[in-house]
Amino acid sequence: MAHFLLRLHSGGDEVHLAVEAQKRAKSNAPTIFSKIIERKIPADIIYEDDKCLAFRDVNPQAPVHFLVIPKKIIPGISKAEDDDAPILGHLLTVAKNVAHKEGLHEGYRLVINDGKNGAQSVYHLHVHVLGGRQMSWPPG
Ligand code: TR5
Repeated sequence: MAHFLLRLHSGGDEVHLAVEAQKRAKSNAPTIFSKIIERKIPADIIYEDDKCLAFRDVNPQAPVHFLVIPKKIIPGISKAEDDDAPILGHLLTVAKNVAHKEGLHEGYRLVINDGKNGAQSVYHLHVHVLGGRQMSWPPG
């Protein structure tokens, strides 16, 4: 875990992280985000309800950077079922409401990375909310 956090802070190797994460996902081991939901690992939680949790990203890429995750284990957006539509909508609604509470009145960006090519590093669906600075396009 300490090794994983250290790697995140070293930056620049998100593809390597994504490949390693994909291997871990195949083992079906609980992810770090399951441990945050169960309060086995601390996180800076800024919103919670019966269906989801929002907490600050440990390696922020913008002045405001938080993640919104479902309590239901969905490994990624590509693994969501059509029946998950209500929770997917809820995640976006919470992202919008918490962004407002965080003072992101000039706009912000929502990101969902999926799989190796999307550079997903944690296989528990999460919506990134990034704001507090000017974004550019295209993303890397
Ligand atoms: O690359 P994807 O889209 O999968 O994003 C995963 C995000 O989870 C990254 O932005 C990481 O910085 C973030 N992350 C990883 C850990 C972590 C976290 N955010 C909050 N708290 C965390 N803990 C305690 N441990 C992590 N390994």
